[in-house]
Amino acid sequence: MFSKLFFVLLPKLVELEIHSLERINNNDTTGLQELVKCQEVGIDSEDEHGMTLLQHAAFKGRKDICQLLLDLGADPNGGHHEHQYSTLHFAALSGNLDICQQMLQYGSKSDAINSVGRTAAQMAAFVGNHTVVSTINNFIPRADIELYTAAPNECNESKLPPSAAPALHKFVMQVNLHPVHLLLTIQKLPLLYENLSKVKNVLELLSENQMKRGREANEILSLKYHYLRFLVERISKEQLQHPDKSVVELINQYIKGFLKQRPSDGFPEFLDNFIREAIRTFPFKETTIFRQLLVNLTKTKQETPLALNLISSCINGQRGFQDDDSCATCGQEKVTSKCSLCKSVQYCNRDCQKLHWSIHKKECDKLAKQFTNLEIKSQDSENKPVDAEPSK
Ligand SMILES: *[C@@H]1O[C@H](CO)[C@@H](O)[C@H](O)[C@H]1NC(C)=O
Ligand SMILES: *[C@@H]1O[C@H](CO)[C@@H](O)[C@H](O)[C@H]1NC(C)=O
Ligand SMILES: *[C@@H]1O[C@H](CO)[C@@H](O)[C@H](O)[C@H]1NC(C)=O
Ligand SMILES: *[C@@H]1O[C@H](CO)[C@@H](O)[C@H](O)[C@H]1NC(C)=O
Ligand SMILES: CC(=O)N[C@H]1CO[C@H](CO)[C@@H](O)[C@@H]1O
Ligand SMILES: [Zn+2]
Ligand SMILES: [Zn+2]
Repeated sequence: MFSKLFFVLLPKLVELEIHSLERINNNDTTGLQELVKCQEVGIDSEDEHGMTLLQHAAFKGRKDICQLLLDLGADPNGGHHEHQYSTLHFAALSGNLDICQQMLQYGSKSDAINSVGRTAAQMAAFVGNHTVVSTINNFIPRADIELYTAAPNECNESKLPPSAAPALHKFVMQVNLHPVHLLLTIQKLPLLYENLSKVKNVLELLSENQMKRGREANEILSLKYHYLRFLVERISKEQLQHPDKSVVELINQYIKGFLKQRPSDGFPEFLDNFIREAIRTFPFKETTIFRQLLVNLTKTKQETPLALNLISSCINGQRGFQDDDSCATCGQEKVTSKCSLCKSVQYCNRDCQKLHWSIHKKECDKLAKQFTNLEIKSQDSENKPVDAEPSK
C-alpha cells in the first residue's frame, strides 16, 4: 500500500506543467507568479493524474508557493486526483504541519476521504505523524466562533463581545488538554477571563451545535467544547463565591489544586476526579464516544493511565505510549528545559517550574541523588537545564 501511495505521485507531465512544477520545486515564487499571471497555466489546472499546482506545492512543503496560489484564487478543495487525495491529504501525508493549518484556514474540508475511505487525519495517523493528526482534529473554523460573537441584529446583543472572538478561537483550538495548560491559556487572555460566564454559555452552545448537524454531527468536537465549558464554569462559579478575589488569583489557586498529589503515592487525585466528572457530565449520553469513555474509565482505576490520557487520546487521536518528555506542570509535550538541581523533571519554562516547585521541592533532592548515580554510569545529558535556581 505504501509504495503504491508514493508511486502515483510521480506523474509524467506536459511541458508547461514541467515549467510550473520546476518553479514549485525551486521555491521560485516570482517565477510561478509570472506563469500564472500571464495565464500560461490556469490556477486550478491539473496534471494527467488530476493533481493541481496547489497539491504539488503542498506535498513538496512549499508554504510560500501555497500562499501565492491561494492568494491568486486557487481552490483549497480543488483537483481530481485519481485516488481522491485532497490538498489536505497531501500536506498531511508529507508531514507539513504549517501547510495543513494553512489549508484548513482557507477552507480545506477535513472530512474529505480518499479512494480507500481515509481522511487526511487518518492518513497522517497511518504514517505515524501524531502532531498532524491532532492539529487537524482540533481545527475549528473562525466562522464557527463568530456565529456567537456577531450581533444577530441591531436590537440584540451578541452572546459574546465581538472583540473576544480571536481569544475564544485561540482557546478552543488548544491541542494540549491538560487543565493547567488550559488555565494558563485563559490567564493570558483578559477578554476571556473578564467574560467568563458568557464564554461558558457560548461553549455550551458550541457543544450542542456540533450534535445538531445530522450526518455531520461531530461527537468528538462536542465533547471537547463540553470539557472546556466544564473548566470555565468551575472558575466562573469560584468567581461568584469570591467576588473579592481577582480571576487571575482564583485561577492560580485552581492550578495549585491540580498539581497537588496524594502524599502516599504521588497521584494527582484532584485532577483525575475533575476530568472524570467532566466526562460524566457530558450531556449526550447516547453517543458512542460517551459510552466507550465510561467503559474505559471504569477499566482504569485510579492509577495510570489517568482520565487525562483517556480524554486526550479520545479527542486528539490514539497514540503509542507517551514519551517522558512533557512538562511536569502543564503536560506540554517535547519540552527541553530541566530542573537544574535534579535534572530529572522537565518544564516549558521558568513559569511552569515555579508553579511546580512547592510539589517538586519535596522530591528534588532524592531525584538528584538518583540522577548522579545514573550519570556515573552513562555520561549523557543532552537537555539544557533551566538556568536559574527555582525561587523558593
Ligand atoms: C521559499 O522562499 C521564501 C521567499 O519567497 C522564503 O521565505 C522561504 O524560506 C523559502 N522556503 C524554502 C523551503 O526554501
Ligand atoms: C510530522 O510533522 C511534523 C510537523 O510538521 C514534522 O516536523 C515531523 O518531521 C513529521 N514527522 C514524521 C514522522 O513524519
Ligand atoms: C432578539 O431579541 C428579541 C426580543 O428581545 C427576541 O424575541 C428574539 O428572539 C431575538 N433574536 C435573536 C436572533 O436572538
Ligand atoms: C476505549 O478503549 C478501547 C480499547 O483500549 C479503545 O479501542 C477505544 O478507542 C477507547 N475509546 C475511547 C473513547 O476512549
Ligand atoms: C459583559 C462583560 O463582562 N463584558 C466584558 C468583557 O471583557 C471586556 C474586555 O476586558 C470588558 O470590557 C467587558 O466589560
Ligand atoms: Zn509547562
Ligand atoms: Zn529538581
